[in-house]
Amino acid sequence: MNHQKSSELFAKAKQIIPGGVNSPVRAFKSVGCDPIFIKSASGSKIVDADGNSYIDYVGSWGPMILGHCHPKVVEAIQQAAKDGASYGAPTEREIILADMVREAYPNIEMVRMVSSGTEATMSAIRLARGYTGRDKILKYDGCYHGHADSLLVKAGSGAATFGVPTSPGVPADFAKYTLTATYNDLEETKALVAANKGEIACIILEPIAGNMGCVAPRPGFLQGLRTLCDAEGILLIIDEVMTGFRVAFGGAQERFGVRGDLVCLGKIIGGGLPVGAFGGKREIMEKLSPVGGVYQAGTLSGNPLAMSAGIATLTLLKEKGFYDRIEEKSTYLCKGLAEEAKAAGVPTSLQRVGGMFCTYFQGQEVFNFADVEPGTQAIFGKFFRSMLESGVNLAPSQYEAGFMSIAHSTDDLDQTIAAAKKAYKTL
Ligand code: HOZ
Repeated sequence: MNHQKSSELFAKAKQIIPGGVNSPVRAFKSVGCDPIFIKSASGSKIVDADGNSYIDYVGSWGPMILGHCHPKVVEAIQQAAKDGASYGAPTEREIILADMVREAYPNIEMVRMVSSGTEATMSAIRLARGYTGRDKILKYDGCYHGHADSLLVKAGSGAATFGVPTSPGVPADFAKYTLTATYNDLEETKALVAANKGEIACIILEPIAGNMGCVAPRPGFLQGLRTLCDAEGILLIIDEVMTGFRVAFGGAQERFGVRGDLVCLGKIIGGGLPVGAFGGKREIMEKLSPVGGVYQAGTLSGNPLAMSAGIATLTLLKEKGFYDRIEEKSTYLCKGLAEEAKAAGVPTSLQRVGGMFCTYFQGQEVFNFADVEPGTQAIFGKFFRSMLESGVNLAPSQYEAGFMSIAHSTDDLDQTIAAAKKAYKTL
């Protein structure tokens, strides 16, 4: 494949944008090649600046569950743009989307729209602190909740990919309020809570960890956290930015039957436009300004284009059987990938929940961040490069999940499995 134009653009971009990218992982640094620059996308495919087409499992890191450029979503955005791109004033569209969110998540009695997942988690944490009057928070090693100071401690995603899980620039004095625990280890969390009794405002987690690959919660883990939080007056914040409307219409909370006090959303609810949201019990949400004193604001919050894209997307997700079809496609793909790996004698752990999945290049299943064997990044890099050359676009890091869309055809999935068969031979 010829990547000349992408390489030229990358060289240019590096002169004016740090690392040539506006979000670190997309620089492809950990997979040992230059990034492809994207020109267009449609359905399950993206096309790069050189005209190469790829079956896409990044899906803008999760939002594109309908595939790229779904006509109904495009039409909704076009119509909204004609009405005005932004007003900085309330609109009916915000109420419609808020209602749709509330319908899917019964524990969300009130919701506030923001412009990114980072804003959602950072605001939810401020609210939890304001509501409980406590300063400490507890998060999990390898979970990523955006790039706010208190959350860039032992973080996943790019922070893990580049080996800097705790970012410079986060004051130690600030980080000391962030306690970290091992994902899926309820007993360790209980011990930490006991050691900090009465001081923890919230426990925040990804109900399925998608920023250290794809790690499902062990049976009883989420339920145990719910019970613990109730007993200790701690708010449980379920970060469904990635899993919301992804693993079920009602997200991981519907799938696992555990409800958070506060919920963070993003990605799919914006249909590909910049959006985030956080919501929860009325009693907590009404501590937010202007009803209460906890301040949170945003010029582009509830942006009409983003709201319209979100409404169009969620409307389509309600179609009967939508999530069954996503599940079938994902099962088919992961089964095929696992079988080919076995046939090639490559040890892998294929991990999947609903339409999100990842391949770890090790025989042992991953339950937490420390389970990922050192050295697998390099093997993943080789696999990634071979897949890209065969026309398959995966997330460029071992620590990221892949995303299925409804637009992926059986032919796409078969081509992906065939590409993997070829790639395994290079490892
Ligand atoms: N934090 C995102 C992955 N979990 C990466 C976003 C991006 O590079 O666009």
